[in-house]
Amino acid sequence: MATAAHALTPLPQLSGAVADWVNSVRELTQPRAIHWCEGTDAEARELTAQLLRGGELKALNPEYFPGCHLYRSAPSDVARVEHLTYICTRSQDDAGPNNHWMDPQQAHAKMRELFRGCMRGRTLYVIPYCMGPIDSPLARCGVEITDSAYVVLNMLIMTRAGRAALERIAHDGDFVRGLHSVGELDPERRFIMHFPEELAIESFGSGYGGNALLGKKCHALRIASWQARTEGWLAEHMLIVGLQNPRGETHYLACAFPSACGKTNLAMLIPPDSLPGWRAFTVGDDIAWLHPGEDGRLWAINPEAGYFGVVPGTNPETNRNAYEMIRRDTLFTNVALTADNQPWWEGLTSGKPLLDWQGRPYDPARGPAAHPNSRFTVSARRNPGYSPHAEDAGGVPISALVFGGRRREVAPLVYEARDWKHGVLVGASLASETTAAAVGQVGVTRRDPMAMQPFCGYNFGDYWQHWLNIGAQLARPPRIYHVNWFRRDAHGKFLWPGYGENLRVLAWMLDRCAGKAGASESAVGWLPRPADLDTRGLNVGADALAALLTVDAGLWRKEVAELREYLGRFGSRLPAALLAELASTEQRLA
Ligand code: SAT
Ligand code: MN
Repeated sequence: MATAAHALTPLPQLSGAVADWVNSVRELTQPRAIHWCEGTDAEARELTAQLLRGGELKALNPEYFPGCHLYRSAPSDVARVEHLTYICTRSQDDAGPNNHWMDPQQAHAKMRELFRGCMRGRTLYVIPYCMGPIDSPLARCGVEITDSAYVVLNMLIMTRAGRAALERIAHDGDFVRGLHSVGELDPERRFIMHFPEELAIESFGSGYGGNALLGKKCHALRIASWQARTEGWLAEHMLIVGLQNPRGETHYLACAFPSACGKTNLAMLIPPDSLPGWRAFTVGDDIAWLHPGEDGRLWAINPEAGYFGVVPGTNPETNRNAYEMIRRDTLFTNVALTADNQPWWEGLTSGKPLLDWQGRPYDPARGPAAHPNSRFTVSARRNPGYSPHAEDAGGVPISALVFGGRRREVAPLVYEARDWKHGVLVGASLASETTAAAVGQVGVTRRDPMAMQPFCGYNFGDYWQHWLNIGAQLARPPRIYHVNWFRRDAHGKFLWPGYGENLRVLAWMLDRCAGKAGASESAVGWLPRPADLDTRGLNVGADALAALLTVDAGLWRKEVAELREYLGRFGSRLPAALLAELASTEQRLA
């Protein structure tokens, strides 16, 4: 029958496995209603209208911010909660010293009691989603069940959610099961549990970002890193950016930085006027899935479809594209408001806050007007610099991998690893000052290997071995770099201007990959001499540049001793090859 072929199968009938799981969750959580997400614009509009009626969302000034809304989270629910985040594997050693661990049966029992009846009077939303382009063999799917319509709105922007994803799940057969409830938003009854062996996530008690949008850190990093090890690829906390040089050639870099260290800005880099002819294209701003290709290169997709970016600091000077991008169809979380109902945040050069992020009259004595971890959620397609290859099913080829942290001292502006194995040590040695993206003290230096400390779903020892294995498989591996945009002088002033000027460092890397740029060898790797960087029009003094490109052997010996102690925690799981690289660096520093 011609017409029947066009009639859409009701979503609950597309996949028996998903329907069975939804039924079991319904019995446990007792919702008033069930809503299966189709993923249409009309559905997003209806959900938005419903949240506006309930007062959970506020419409922003439609003249300046059409289609934009403000959501205020509970004041005690504003960031990821790493201390309540667990990896639940049968063997504790598989989770490793880098994770909080709980026995899976104990964790399931604990969560079952929290979830029991928790959706009474609420709607249960079923969100089938695909991480990665829907037609990509590198993409993977999941289903999130949640009782938060705000989470649904975010997931509709951040992932390819709805019917097409469920069709793919019905076809593929497997999917990650993510169960989420805001519960009572009680920090005492809050847990984010991961069961990599079951491809399952259970999150209770938070409605915020990485705690609640389960496709993001929970699936695309913690569970995916486990899947990636089994299947022979890498799931990394990396932006992906394409740089087109004045000759018109585009090369891609994947760069790992901890949360709130400028990944979104680097992914959306605006070349400075003094470097004419360069263009930057964003593939992703937070997560990269990297696959060895048949050509011996590493190929990357961005599993996400939108950006959940830090708002404060965004202005036409720091990130013009982001500033333009978030003026339409954007969901703001925890920003301040002006008298004429525009969103406001620290770092804006105009306007002033009337109400702070909690909706109280703004009083500077109470701290910043916008929460330091306030966020925008916006479709990647709103980005004026969105790469025409961002949705390529096979991904983009990666020329260089970059690790970076926020360090006042020690780490120079940039250095190049001697080879892949040394690069794995460089990644493992990453350390960074903490930011507002996670609950806890801000500004203390902590070890954050590959910027994955909060996100690796298994033992770092096994993870580094997996990195070494992937490298051994690549005939044309990307070169590996370390950068630090955050070096300061004795007065605490940043030595490097950052933002668009970072292009000078990235351009040097790409020239190195092409065999065209010079460098001098240091104990920690290859550094550009000042003359190796393109400094035309750069406003950095010769002394500052020299300081930025110096390796202080004394500080480094201390750094490497700390690193040895840290790596020692991984005991027999620590790859011997990594220890050999460490010993080699120690010898060079001696
Ligand atoms: O809250 S998120 O985990 O999504 C943001 C971040 O920490 O990078
Ligand atoms: Mn991140």
